[in-house]
Amino acid sequence: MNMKFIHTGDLHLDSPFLGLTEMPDQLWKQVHQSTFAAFQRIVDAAIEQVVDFVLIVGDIYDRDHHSAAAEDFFAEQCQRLADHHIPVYLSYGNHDYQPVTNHSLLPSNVNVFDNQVETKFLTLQNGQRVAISGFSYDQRWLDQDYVAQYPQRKKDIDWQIGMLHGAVRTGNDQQDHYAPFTTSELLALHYDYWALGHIHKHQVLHEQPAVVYCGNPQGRHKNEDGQHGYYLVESQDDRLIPEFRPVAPIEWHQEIVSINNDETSQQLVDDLVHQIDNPATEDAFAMVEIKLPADQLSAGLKRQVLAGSILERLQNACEDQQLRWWPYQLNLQSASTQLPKITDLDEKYWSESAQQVFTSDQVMALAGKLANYPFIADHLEDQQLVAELQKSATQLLGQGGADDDED
Ligand SMILES: [Mn+2]
Repeated sequence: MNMKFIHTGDLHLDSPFLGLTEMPDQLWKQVHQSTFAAFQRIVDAAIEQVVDFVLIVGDIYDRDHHSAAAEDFFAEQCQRLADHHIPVYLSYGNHDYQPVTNHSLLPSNVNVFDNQVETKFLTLQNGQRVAISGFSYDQRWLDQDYVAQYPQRKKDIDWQIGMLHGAVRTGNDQQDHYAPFTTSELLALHYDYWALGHIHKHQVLHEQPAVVYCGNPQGRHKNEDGQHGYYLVESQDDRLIPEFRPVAPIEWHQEIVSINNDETSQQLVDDLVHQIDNPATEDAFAMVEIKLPADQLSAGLKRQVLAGSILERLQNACEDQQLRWWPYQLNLQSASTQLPKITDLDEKYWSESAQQVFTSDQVMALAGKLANYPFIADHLEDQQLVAELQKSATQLLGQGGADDDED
């Protein structure tokens, strides 16, 4: 019988989804519940797949929104796993750091890792022995080398797994705050699988033995776009094979559309409904940011886009037709420019693209409805303002990078 387990983490239960514009109550409820629903789907899958155990690698809660509702929900879901005799191995991360004590309020199937690296053992139904090594954060930043604390692979066991909530070492002391490691350091310990947490985009850092970031099961904003889910890991001969499974009930998407000679606002809305269709995975609802090429729109339509009336009509159409996606933003885009995603930014790219991005046209488009007032429009066209905006944005983004806090 093969060993089978689930690798998840970064649940960020009860994320507040701040900054979203108005939407129908029912949809807002669905968005607000999505971090809970995503984890519930993972627990459903664990039970359905009859997995041997579940790994949760840190950040169960969002630091600033650690609610009683989230705690109760998490305990209930762990209890569901307990009812099916599925053990949970859990470590806390930089968002839910805490001193680990023996007085956990969680059900007894939940094994919480200590604040120093320790190894827990379990024996599977087929008699195989598994060792799992990991630790929990007791403070927000951990600058030390935690990998040095992990033991070499044990000799008398069948599988050894490492759990690590952390970030790849950059070599810059100002940034290496999350138990920094290198992939080769991990490989040198000869484990069969490394279950990583902290980075919210799911990715495989090394194929075999697998070193894997599970990502968060539910993206929290537009920079955490596309599919989010968990890894189902199964043994095959002497290897552990991870397979990504999407579960996020809400998916963030960005759609760049083309305009087909639309003359009236109704034509434009119909056109958008047709072109966008539903970009999300089956069982997911898409939150869509739409980018319209400014140079393909008539002056009249452009004005209506900036005034917000096209978005309003489009939202009404989506609601009337009960479509499985919701346009939360509609932005104009000049042909030659596209804002880089913050997560992909590097400094050189930023300074190059900033030259193109910070133009009066773009600033006008971002200002939206405000640009309808002539006195504001005049101010926005001022080149000095554009330069100031570029400077503040660079500072803001730079700060965001150093302080991270997004993961
Ligand atoms: Mn996280």
